Amino acid sequence: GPSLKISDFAGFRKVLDSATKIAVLTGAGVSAESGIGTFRGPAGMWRTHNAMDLATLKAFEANPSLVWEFYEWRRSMAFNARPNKAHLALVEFENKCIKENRVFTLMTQNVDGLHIRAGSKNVFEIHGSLRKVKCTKCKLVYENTDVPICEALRGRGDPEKATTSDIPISDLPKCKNCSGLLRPDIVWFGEILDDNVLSKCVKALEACELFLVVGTSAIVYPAAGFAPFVQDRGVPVAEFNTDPISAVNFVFRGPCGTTLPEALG
Ligand code: BJW
Ligand code: ZN
Repeated sequence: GPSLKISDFAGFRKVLDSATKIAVLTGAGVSAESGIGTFRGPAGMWRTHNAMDLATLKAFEANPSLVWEFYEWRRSMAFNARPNKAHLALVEFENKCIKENRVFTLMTQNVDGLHIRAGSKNVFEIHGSLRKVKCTKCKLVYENTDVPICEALRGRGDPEKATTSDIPISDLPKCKNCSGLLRPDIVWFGEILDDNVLSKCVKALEACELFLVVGTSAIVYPAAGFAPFVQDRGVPVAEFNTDPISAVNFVFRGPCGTTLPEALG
């Protein structure tokens, strides 16, 4: 039953090898070994702010300079990071699935783009991407990976430097189409996930025969509801986490850069 709390490797492999549709949810833990801090760990602070307090529309509207400085830092971190063994294990496993005519779907809460850069193909970035911007005026979404994203933000993302955040809106990143103020194309707290993306995820959750949950604290909805939804269908769930919490069928405790290659290889 779904109460086994130790890693039952043979049991897991039996399910893995026979599953024709596999879905995976990843979170910040999958990028931890690439040097990108998780949200709810000790590194979840930026200057004097809790990083999560900056990830809201309210914070952006109150001080777009402050929030853009935070994202200037997030972007340079993400773009300079490299995919790690966990990202690569998921790519290798997806390629194996493609060869064997099995369906593999990766849903990530991460905005760092590392799954795509690693080579994952069927991947949904459900919380958006640091690699994209969205116009607050005309709503155009497009890719922009410039660092700095604009001259005024050059060197302004330093988490140690508690400078005043007073860059005027006219000097912050502007839309290439209408010159409106840009924002990161990230799903902030209180904002809804893309309908089209979410319904594709739900389809994968409804069809999968095995669900892997990797490196997420699974407290942010709707992603936090994915594993319970799959378990309610009686489908096995495996958790990969340094600090596993959920009562699922299979648990791989440890850094996923080690456990994923072992489990999927
Ligand atoms: C390792 C490891 C290693 C470390 N190997 N493991 C229902 C109930 C209650 C509340 C709500 C609800 N529905 C909606 C809400 C509100 C809210 C919410 O869920 N709040 C909760 C906190 C309670 N949700 C929303 O607002 C969502 N919107 C929504 O539902 O819209 C509808 C709506 C609108 C209006 C009102 C009501 C509903 C949107 C959520 C978007 C979240 N976006 C963020 C911000 C990104 C900003 C940015 O990046 O700049 O996305 S929040 C932040 O958390 C980020 C992450 O994707 C997300 C998840 O975090 P994650 O990935 O799990 O990271 P951590 O740090 O928490 O965990 C890391 C884990 O890794 C740990 O477990 C470690 O142990 C582990 N680990 N090293 C393996 N090497
Ligand atoms: Zn625009």
